[in-house]
Amino acid sequence: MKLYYSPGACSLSDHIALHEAGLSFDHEKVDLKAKTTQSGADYLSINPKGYVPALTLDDGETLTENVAILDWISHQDGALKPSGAMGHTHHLQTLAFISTEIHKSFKPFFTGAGDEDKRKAKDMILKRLGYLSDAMAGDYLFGDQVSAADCYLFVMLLWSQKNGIDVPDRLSAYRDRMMARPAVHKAMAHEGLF
Ligand SMILES: N[C@@H](CCC(=O)N[C@@H](CS)C(=O)NCC(=O)O)C(=O)O
Repeated sequence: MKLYYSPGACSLSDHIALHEAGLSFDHEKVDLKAKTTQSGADYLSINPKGYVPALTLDDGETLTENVAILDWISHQDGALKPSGAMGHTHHLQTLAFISTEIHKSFKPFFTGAGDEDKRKAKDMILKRLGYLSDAMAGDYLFGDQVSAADCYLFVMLLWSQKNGIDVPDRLSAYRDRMMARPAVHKAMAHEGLF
């Protein structure tokens, strides 16, 4: 299995989740501008969508879309999603919220948009992060066990920090708690983020 990633991008969430799940995997950095991988392969031949993450499974299938990849990882280790009959659905609901309502709201920060667009995006991001903060069931989103959705939320909090978006204290404490996890440390160190 191989994860295609770009340092600090949303693929960091998959990188962390793979370690949290205790899976063994390879990783290869992608140059998102050139659309080539570190070993010189044409990334578009691996993921024609041209973005990260992509996860090539042992049977050769390549998964794309962060929600699907994190969902797949959470199924490899049942502990990475909430338990119970509705656990999978609640996890998917949160992954979709982070992807479509938070991740995508960062666009103005990555596209060199003007201050007004960034201000509007910041307000929206804070509102949506606030919702997750209020809904948090314990130390992590669903209680005392980390989930794949936590790995995604953590990356959103790193992006917030990088872009000067001051999150509520509860979320900065949560970010520090995530940061202390060995899986997070391992993935961030590998991506050269320290
Ligand atoms: N819909 C995709 C979007 C992934 C995405 O936004 N990837 C960014 C990094 S966080 C990227 O690779 N951007 C470069 C590009 O689109 O060329 C998903 O959810 O996986």
